[in-house]
Amino acid sequence: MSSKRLGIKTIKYLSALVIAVSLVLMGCSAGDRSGVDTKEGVTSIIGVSQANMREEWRVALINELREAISSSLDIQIITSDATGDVDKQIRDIDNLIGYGIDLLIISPCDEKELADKIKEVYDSGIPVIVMDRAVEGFDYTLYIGPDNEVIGQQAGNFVGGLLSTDGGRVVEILGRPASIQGKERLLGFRKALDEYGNIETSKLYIESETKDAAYDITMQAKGTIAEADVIFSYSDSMALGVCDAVRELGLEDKVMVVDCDGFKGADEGIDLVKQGRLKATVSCPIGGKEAFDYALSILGNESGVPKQVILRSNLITAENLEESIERMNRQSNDDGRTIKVGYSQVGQESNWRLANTRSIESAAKKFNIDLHMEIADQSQQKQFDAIRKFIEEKVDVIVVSPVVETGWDEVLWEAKDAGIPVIMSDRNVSLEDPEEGLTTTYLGADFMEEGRRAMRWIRDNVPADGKKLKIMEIMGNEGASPTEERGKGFREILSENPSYYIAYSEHGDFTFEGGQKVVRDYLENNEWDIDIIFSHNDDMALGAISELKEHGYSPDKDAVIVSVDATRDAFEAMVRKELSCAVECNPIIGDQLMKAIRDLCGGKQMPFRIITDEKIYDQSVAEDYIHKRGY
Ligand code: GZL
Repeated sequence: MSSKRLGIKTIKYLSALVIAVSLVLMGCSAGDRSGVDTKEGVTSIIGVSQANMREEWRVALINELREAISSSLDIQIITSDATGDVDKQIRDIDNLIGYGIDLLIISPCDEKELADKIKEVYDSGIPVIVMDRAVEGFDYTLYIGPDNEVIGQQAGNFVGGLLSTDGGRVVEILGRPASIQGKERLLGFRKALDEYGNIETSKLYIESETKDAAYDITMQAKGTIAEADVIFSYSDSMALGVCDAVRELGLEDKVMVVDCDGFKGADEGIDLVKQGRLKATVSCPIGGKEAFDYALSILGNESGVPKQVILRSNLITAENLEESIERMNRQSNDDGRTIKVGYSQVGQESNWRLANTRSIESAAKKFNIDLHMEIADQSQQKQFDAIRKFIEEKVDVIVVSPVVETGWDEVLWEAKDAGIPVIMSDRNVSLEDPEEGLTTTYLGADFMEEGRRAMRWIRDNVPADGKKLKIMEIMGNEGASPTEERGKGFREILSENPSYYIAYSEHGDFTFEGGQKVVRDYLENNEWDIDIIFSHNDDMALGAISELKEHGYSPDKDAVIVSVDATRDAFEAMVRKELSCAVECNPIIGDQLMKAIRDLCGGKQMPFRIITDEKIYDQSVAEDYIHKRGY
């Protein structure tokens, strides 16, 4: 199998050349601070490009950042207001760079229109924190924002619960077209509502997602509104217009209004719930404090900065209003005491796992965590036993890296009943009712994206030359989230590339021997006619390589081999020209995990998900990186 592969190094070099040329042409050179009257002692400047300062949420973000920075004498922020204009936001970014900023925080007017500009700044070496609206791909340092589909689901579950007994009518107020976050919230709202029968929904469209437009449409649709039980709008500003109209129509005692945003300003979500005009609001977390904390870590070149932090949203009603306000204002008061943690680890099945365990053990010492780790040798029953043991020992926090996705509800209810929070580390679970708060947060990789990266690399580096190339897939253990999601992500890109197809797919359980067995079994029944091997982890890929050599075949020549994990053994195999490509899955999550545990015990609300930062490597860069690999 001959292939004229470009490799990652070549692609990187070409893109850096384009950036360098375009920056010179645009006269956008490295920053010059002469134009900024920096405070005495300022060592770093953070540029903040805000989409607009019209929406309360965005003003709140700037205020949170300013408040967070006020205690740091060596950091200065420069803010810009794009007034909702994409071209102006691009100019704002160039101006901020011109001031010599060390890090950019941006909340994009339009995540599609700004994606190239964000990538350009990121590729130029200036760290970029994207907030609120995630751009496609991963060409930024860190994304912090809400999960808008979950926000909609929380609202939908609440409305469904309100009407579940007698059924009812729900009116949605929505923009035409709806904003990106509006679309995601509506998707989640409808998904949740679909779980309930006997609820009729109708839609009222408005040209702009504003208070006045929502007021007008509600007044005009008096007949529909009078027949409704609930009106749903996905932002505070629209909800205020709806509430004003409902009051005007004298229907406040008949129609309930539910919305999203839950901001803290006058006549916004929290206030409208307090006034009794909103039945419920689902908060859209702002993340300014988190952005500042991570900005300090990034400027300090600290390891373990994640790729995405998906902030937690909360349902707020009159019943839980005081508690909600207290939680929103709570500062983390970590008193530094020793925290007792029970950790149920999957096993010792791979080098990745061993590196993961080492990372957790060393971080526990650094963060004053009394760690009790139980290794389950890939047995779910052993994990159940360990969790029950931790409950008996009354640990402060339980952490689980689950061997498979399902079957956890019962034991997690036992932990919840015992008042012990559970964090999912490395892998996640699929629960019968995710709303029950049985887990606190998920810290790990985006396995779907790892699978997509593997197939994108194949598409870009293994030309089919008019043939249909056969793929052998060596999968991890059945039911494990990395197995399921890497397979899904791979197939998502595969479906767009008909010159490749999966001809053979078997489980190797993430072990070296498992990889050997898959290849051995194939060769017992077939001549070797596979063009590409996609292995869900390095250990199985290395087992496959060993078996191919045993049978006289040349790895990378008789089959291109793509793996996930990117452990040191994988780099050595790439240097030997046996492994072709390794998609990184970072096991070094100990520091992030222990920081999350200390925040949790300090009273801070945990994000829904913390997604680790990962890259992709192939033979063209293996020599450059191998000495930097910590695992
Ligand atoms: C991924 C992790 C997987 C690794 C394997 O986060 O759970 O399990 O990819 C490991 O090497 O066995």
